[in-house]
Amino acid sequence: MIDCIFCQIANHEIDATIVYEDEEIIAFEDIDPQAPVHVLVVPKKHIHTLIDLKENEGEILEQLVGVAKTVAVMKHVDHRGFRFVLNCNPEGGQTVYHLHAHVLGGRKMNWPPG
Ligand code: IU
Repeated sequence: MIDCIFCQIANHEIDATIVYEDEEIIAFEDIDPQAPVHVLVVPKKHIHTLIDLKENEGEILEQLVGVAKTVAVMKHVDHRGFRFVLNCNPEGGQTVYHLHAHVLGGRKMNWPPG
């Protein structure tokens, strides 16, 4: 999608600090980190929100989770603990409308989230 910033990052048209990439998924440092570790895991295919993910696209979620685990290991928060967050639509806190998950770690997370 032409105006989508995460599509532009996935296409290497805009710089980001990439920590992982394969054919389907890209993971990069969040530009406004909310924790010592804050990485976004993003499918390269443009999907607006989790709700827009089609039933036959479940593999994308598996890939997101798999890469989130890889990132947690790379960032050494796998055993300490980390949070996997997927915000959906305005009240869910979504601000960028290209499906993505956050991997947050390196500090104690609060519950309930704000
Ligand atoms: P959200 O779940 O849609 O709220 O998350 C969007 C995230 O994308 C948020 O944490 C931003 O800091 C982050 N981000 C980014 O890393 N690079 C960008 O160019 C933009 C947003 I725009």
